[in-house]
Amino acid sequence: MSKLLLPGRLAVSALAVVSLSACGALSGGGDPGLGDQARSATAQLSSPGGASTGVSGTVRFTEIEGGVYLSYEITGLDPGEHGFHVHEGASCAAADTDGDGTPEAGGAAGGHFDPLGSPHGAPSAEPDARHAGDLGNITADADGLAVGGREDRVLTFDGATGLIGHTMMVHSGRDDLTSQPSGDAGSRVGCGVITLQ
Ligand SMILES: [Cu+2]
Repeated sequence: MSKLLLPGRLAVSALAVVSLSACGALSGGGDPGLGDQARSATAQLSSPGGASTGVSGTVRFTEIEGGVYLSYEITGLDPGEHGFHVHEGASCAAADTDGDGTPEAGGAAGGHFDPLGSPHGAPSAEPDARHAGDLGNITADADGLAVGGREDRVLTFDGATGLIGHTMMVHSGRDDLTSQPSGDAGSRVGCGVITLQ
């Protein structure tokens, strides 16, 4: 009997997720209310607006107790390490952020997602010593493929550090985890808006 009821329950649950996602996009923050369901969100990465980098891939976030688990599969990168951050903005479009009259690729994504007013740091740092969006580096192999996964204990789905509606960004170079305000990680080569699934 309960198996027969399941499809209906899933359909209702899917509708709830869709409407919640719309709310979150309008309010700019996560909304509580999904109870114990483990939610997930994804960002589909591609060249940021104003660039043609050949980078593409997917970053997936799954809600876990006390944080999120993130996994990624990204192609088209130069071999080596690449800065990996959640940025504040809700768009990957080009925008003139330094006021020089020339739009920067992915400039609309803004700076690192930093709802707690912290300095830039390593993902292993305490919340007051890293941006919520500081996810360190990912490493691409000789074919330009970066695949992996890890937990993060600062980012969340709800509240001030809620990641929904912000942008996932991959950079051309390595994040040195110390330079302010963004780790000297180079240009923006892959970007996607983080969307609740
Ligand atoms: Cu970044």
